[in-house]
Amino acid sequence: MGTRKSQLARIQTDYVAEKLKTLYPDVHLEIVAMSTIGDKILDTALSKVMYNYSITSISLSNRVDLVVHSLKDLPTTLPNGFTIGAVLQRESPHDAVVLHPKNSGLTLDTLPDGSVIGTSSLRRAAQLKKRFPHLEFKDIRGNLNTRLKKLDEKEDYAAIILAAAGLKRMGWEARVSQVLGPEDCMYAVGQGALAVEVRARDCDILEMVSTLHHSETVLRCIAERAFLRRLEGGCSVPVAVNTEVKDSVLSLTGAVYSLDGADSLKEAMEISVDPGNKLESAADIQHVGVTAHNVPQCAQVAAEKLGVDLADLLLSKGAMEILTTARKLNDAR
Ligand code: DPM
Repeated sequence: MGTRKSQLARIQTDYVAEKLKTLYPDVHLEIVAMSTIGDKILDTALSKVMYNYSITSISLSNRVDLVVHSLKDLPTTLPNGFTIGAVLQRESPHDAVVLHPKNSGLTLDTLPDGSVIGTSSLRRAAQLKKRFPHLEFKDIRGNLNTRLKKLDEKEDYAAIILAAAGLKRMGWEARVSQVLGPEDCMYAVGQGALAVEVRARDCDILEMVSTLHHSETVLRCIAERAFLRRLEGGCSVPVAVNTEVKDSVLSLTGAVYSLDGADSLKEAMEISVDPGNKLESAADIQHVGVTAHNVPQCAQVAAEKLGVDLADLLLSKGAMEILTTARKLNDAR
């Protein structure tokens, strides 16, 4: 297993390694640190760079067979030869507010006018600017440790916004003062889920990690990723989702935003993911990069269709104009 240097990467890799060791006590598992160059880039969540980097580590060295990622950092189209062999049960997918200690007890609503909120996520900034017009938003970079330090040790930010899942994995749940529900801030595609990336042709390894798949998370994330792929969105566009599975019905709410949140489009759709008693062949098919033989194919097909259909609905209402403008303005920043 390859890992990167950041504490979150280590924690996530160790977590998956422990699960695999328990399931396969006879398999020799080793964690190797992938070269440390590029960490700065990696930790600013430029997933393209992060991704290419890990792929290179897998394929060139042949020393690494598995890499654990936050699913939300993986592009919706993987290079040939690679696949997501496991999507683990999702933690909370929501975003959370971490306050500067001096603001203890306050909320986004009650923070004073002009308070500066740190986030580099266009998605978070767009939604929160609209919802909390009295606040200001400023980029904050670096890995989670760096960000928390920047928050606490300076007076630059009144609060920062981070994924609840990352905070929980780091053991920093006590710093969460507010978890943002969908009415305040919908989450990013794949947020809160861990993914294990492997070579698509390594059948034994694929089979081994496939036991880590969590069916409901797989279906939700296939729908979310199909939605994002259809919108041609990368990891850094203001696109947000909310999914749910209830009584074998998968529902997806998806939205796109202008950078200031003033323009937005939001729609919802649902589809049955009940496998019924259809006979299935073990088709060797990836859905938005995910290989999951042990999750009903027809449910995966339905989930992918849901994402595509919802994206098409938004596109028919002008989503591409909103995203193109957002992308241009962001590139010019
Ligand atoms: C992506 C984004 C961010 C990360 C964009 C977004 C946040 C960047 C920022 C695609 N990747 O969410 O709209 O806040 O400036 C990242 C985090 C995790 C995975 C940290 C975080 C941990 C949570 C998880 C960075 N990638 O979002 O607070 O595993 O889902």
